[in-house]
Amino acid sequence: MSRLVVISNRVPMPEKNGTAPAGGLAVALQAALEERGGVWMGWSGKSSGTRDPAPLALTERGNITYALTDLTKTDVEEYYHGFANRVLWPICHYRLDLAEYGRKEMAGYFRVNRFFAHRVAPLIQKDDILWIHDYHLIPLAAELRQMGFTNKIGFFLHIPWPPADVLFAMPVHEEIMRGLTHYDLVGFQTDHDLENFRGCLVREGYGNAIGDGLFSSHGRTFKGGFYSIGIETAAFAEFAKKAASSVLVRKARQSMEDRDLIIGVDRLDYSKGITQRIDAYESFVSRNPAHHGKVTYLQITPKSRSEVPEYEAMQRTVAEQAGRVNGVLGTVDWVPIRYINRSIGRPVLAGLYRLAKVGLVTPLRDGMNLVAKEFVAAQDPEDPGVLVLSRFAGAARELKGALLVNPYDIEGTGNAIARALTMGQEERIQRWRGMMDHLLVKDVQHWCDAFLEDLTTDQKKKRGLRQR
Ligand code: ADQ
Repeated sequence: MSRLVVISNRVPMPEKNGTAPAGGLAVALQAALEERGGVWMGWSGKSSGTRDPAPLALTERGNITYALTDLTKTDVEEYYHGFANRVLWPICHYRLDLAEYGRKEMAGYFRVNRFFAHRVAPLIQKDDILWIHDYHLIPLAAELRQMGFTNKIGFFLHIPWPPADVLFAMPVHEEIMRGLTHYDLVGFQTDHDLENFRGCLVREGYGNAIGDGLFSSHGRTFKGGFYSIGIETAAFAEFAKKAASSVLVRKARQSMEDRDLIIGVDRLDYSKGITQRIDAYESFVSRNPAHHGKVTYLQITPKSRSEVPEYEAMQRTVAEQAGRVNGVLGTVDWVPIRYINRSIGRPVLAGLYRLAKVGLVTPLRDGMNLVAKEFVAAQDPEDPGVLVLSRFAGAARELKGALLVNPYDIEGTGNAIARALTMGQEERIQRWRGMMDHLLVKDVQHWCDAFLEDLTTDQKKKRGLRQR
């Protein structure tokens, strides 16, 4: 079996004893690396002012080498905060209005990708399989090919892929499209993303769809597929069951005083639809006096990317909005919204999911959304809560037992909250069972195995891809 070389912007480092850090992706990729042996390379998160960053920091854990590189301050500004998070992230989330395209940032993005290629090159062996992750590193395969590497290289995009009319508004879209054609397999989260990619490729003549999931471009043939990422479903369910009786979760339950709990858990990001969600909750409370004093909406939102101006502004907006709703609708003995602006340990998070009657996952656009899957996995099978899910999350393609909403429809989402809170036990169990059965099969291990199998299987032997 060939070795695996994983390259991603950041690397979740394992504990000293080799245990993978929390999070399904880290666990699944580490398991794949342990099985095959190999390398996980990425940015250390550190930046220096010098032009020549320190040599790669190598850490050996069993048969895996973790390789971290520093970047310069300019690199971080242009590649990471600049092109990746201020151009590709908004464009891929259909937010043309927020993309701030600049030639300097674009040049920095391609420069850092070339730098990554040169850094990882000495660690790559002849038969290694390479798996590159996410929008930060799209041009990496092209750089490696230019250096003469003929290894199998796969790419997985964790965020959505937009339709042609959105992508083509980005001045540098041609280079980005061409970058993807240098992979052997390009994987997306959903069939919709794959369809959008096909549209982009064919419409501008960057390549052709030649059937069976194969594309041709400038003499190369590559595969495209969709591989919906999952979580460690069985382990998370077990975790939530235990966590529900932990001291912290019991205290949280007491502090709710038998009120129904509605929970939202998201990084602070405009794509997650948090302000629209608070509006929807306000609409629900205003129109349903019978629920006054009987419900608590807990929104847990750690800060992210504070260096990007939109994110900083959002911190203020959401805090003010939650304060305003509490001021208008709250009473001396009832606070309608509890807003927490920090990370929470996974055991407590799992216990809170289980405690909640409703999970509100209403992004305006999301590649997949693992919170939706974690919420389902954490439920009590005898008395499960209801998932209210945006139709614009990748997870909506799979979780058919959720109440699907359009997050831009504030009243409609408010109505779904009311419906979820009053849904009978039989219907809740029926909806939950279907989703849980699906998630137990399509877990993160399944995602990882499916991608690697398609990447390593010879195209001639296997025309066409299964739908994963
Ligand atoms: P993200 O945008 O980060 O990931 P998501 O899929 O929701 O979004 O994953 C977030 C993770 O962070 C979840 O595991 C969640 O439990 C955790 N988390 C969120 N808030 C937390 C808090 N306050 N405390 C502790 N943990 C918290 C990107 C894409 C997604 C895609 C994933 C994986 O944007 O669409 O699902 O990658 O491919």
